[in-house]
Amino acid sequence: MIDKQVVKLVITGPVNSGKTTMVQNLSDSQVTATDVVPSDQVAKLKSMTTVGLDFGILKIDEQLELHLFGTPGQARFNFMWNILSKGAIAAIFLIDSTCDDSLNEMRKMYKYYREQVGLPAIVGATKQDLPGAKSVEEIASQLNLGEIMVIPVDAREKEASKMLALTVLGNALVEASAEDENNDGNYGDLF
Ligand SMILES: Nc1nc2c(ncn2[C@@H]2O[C@H](COP(=O)(O)OP(=O)(O)OP(=O)(O)O)[C@@H](O)[C@H]2O)c(=O)[nH]1
Ligand SMILES: [Mg+2]
Repeated sequence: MIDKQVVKLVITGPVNSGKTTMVQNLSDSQVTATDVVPSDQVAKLKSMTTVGLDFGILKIDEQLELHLFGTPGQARFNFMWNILSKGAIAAIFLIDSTCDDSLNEMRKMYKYYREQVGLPAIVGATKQDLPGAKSVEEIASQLNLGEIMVIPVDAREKEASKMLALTVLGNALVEASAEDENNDGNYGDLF
């Protein structure tokens, strides 16, 4: 019998991009959320915001479970991004396609993330169905994140969200095996 594998994924990105919605819709069972009524300018955008984490579990099959950790979006909680990323295999960044602030915040967040965390990542562009949404191509060129894929996704839809999760997981495994091939079997300074 093959042991069950648990893989940790982080879902991050700016305020109101759909992180909590995605964790809730992806999860098979009861989720943990830490949303409160916002006390600052976020109140103009939405009635609840995450201050701790979102947690949920998505069972892919008998062998594989994805444990999903959603982060807060506000930059003042950036210490949580490091904590929640420990032991994760990859990160999904969500961005609100209708909002310029989301794009600007995402640039800053990604820079911080690359320097501090550095996991394989993918960008999911939400709210493509709403008026004023930037196209995925526009978002990709404005973010200028090099190799990182930008994919349209509706965080309210389970199947689309699952595809995004499996894509970044696949990318992370390819990256890990490429690193393995570069391993020359030499233990260096260890012995
Ligand atoms: N129309 C539309 N709405 C979406 C889509 N994706 C997410 N939403 C909505 O956008 C809102 C996002 O809210 P949350 O899921 O709380 O966002 P969040 O990223 O967790 O926000 P913070 O915790 O405050 O950082 C919800 O009302 C979702 O229903 C989409 O593709 N289309
Ligand atoms: Mg949230």
